[in-house]
Amino acid sequence: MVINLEREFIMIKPDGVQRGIVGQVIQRIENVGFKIIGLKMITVTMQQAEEHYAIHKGKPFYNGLLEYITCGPVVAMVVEGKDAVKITRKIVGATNPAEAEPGSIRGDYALEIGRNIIHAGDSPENAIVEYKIYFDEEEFTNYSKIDEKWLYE
Ligand code: D4T
Repeated sequence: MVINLEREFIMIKPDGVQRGIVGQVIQRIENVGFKIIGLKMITVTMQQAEEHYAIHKGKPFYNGLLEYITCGPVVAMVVEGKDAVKITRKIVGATNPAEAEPGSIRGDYALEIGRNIIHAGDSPENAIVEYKIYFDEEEFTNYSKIDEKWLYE
């Protein structure tokens, strides 16, 4: 069994927490078989938000985005699994919920791009850059899941 494991950074944004769907969102991530290796509730600081969304600095939605992501607690997590980034992005759906497929998290739970429930890193490299903003590597747990031999061939 040779598994090309990837790590993905996921954040349930303040609207996801306020709307009481943390459990449902995490359930969808767990359902496909990903292993949660880091999980915590935090309030994003302005400094973390600026670092996370540096690429969007200067865009019309930037200030609103920072205000939104820092306005209340979020749930940050790191998951591990085969093709974790590609598969998580499919589970999450298009950035704009109006374009997200039914069955995806944004397609099922959100209406607007500025309140789109969840963030997920868009490449394995960016996922690492992003989780380092919110986690120390020592916070990750190292364990085997009992279903691994049934998830991977
Ligand atoms: P996040 O980062 O939330 O997972 O979103 P994506 O990776 O799917 O999309 P993104 O980086 O293009 O956008 C980041 C964040 O900005 C908000 N946004 C984006 C917005 O409010 N208005 C906009 O026009 C765009 C493009 C939504 C997600």
